[in-house]
Amino acid sequence: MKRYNKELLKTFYYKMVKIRRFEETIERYFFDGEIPGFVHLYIGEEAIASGVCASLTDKDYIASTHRGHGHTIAKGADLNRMMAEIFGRKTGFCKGKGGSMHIADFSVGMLGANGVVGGGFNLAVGAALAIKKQNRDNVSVVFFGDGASNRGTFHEALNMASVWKLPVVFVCENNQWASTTPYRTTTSVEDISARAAGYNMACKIVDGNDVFAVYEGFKEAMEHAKSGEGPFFLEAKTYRIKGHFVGDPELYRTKEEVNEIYEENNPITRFEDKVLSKDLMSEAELEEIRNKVEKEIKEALEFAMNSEFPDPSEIFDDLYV
Ligand SMILES: Cc1ncc(C[n+]2csc(CCOP(=O)(O)OP(=O)(O)O)c2C)c(N)n1
Repeated sequence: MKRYNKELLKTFYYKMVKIRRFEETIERYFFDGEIPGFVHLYIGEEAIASGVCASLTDKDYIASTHRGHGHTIAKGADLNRMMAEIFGRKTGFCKGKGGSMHIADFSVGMLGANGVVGGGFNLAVGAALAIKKQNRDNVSVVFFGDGASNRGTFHEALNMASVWKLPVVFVCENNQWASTTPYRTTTSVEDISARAAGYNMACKIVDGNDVFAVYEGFKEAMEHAKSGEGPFFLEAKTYRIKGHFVGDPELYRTKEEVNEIYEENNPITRFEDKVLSKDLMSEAELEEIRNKVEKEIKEALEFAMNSEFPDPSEIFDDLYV
């Protein structure tokens, strides 16, 4: 295995555990009836956002999905304002009026979660066009699911990005499900990255449950995209451990199937096993990070719970009509 510096290892673990604990907390409070709206969890897919965003700065852009908490945390958005938004409070990123699927933080290059499946492609391509026109050494990234790769916006974005050789990386999170549908029943190819060939685009498949593989794959993708050679398609193979949304009865698959896959593919235990067995990190170092995350989650919860709801008179403020 390649040598990684300790700070990077700590960042991988910190981001993955922070996403996991955030999502577990949201799930719990959703079932307690404290959270309005609809919530989709990123549990089990933490290695993708964490492995990708480890190479990005605030001047690089990401466009996210309806399952966007992990991307937003990995890109460095403020946890308190995220929690407050999901709890529908005034101190949230959208003043409590957007909720889980509309969190954006332009100050860290996070262009937004998106309730429209396939809505992020053209935002990321537009941001990449701006980077190119301004001669900046940055990259734009769009995360999307296997299901979104069947939308027209996907094909339009890949074509345009390739024709104009834009610095954009398409990160497909192939978690094998689109709502209740296994992707192979609706998708013409086994590997979604095979579609990159139709747009003359470089591509790679990585194990999306291995943060090291995602990190290495994305570095190659980013260097390619920044060098002027055109966009890159990175497919991260993973699995959706939780239901499509919190509260999904999951009548379309068995618990046994999910548990079996999770046992082998939990990206966090896989990371722990690797760093401990190779003496790259100690149990004490891992624990210190877990404790730091617990503290931050607790603070964010307190911040959200102690914040006010928006006043009904503000309902039409901030709307573009
Ligand atoms: C344009 C559009 N069509 C349908 C939906 C309803 N919908 C929400 S999530 C989803 C499945 C998306 O699957 P995928 O892109 O694989 O992402 P995943 O949920 O697996 O992360 C669908 C069909 C929507 N939000 N937007």
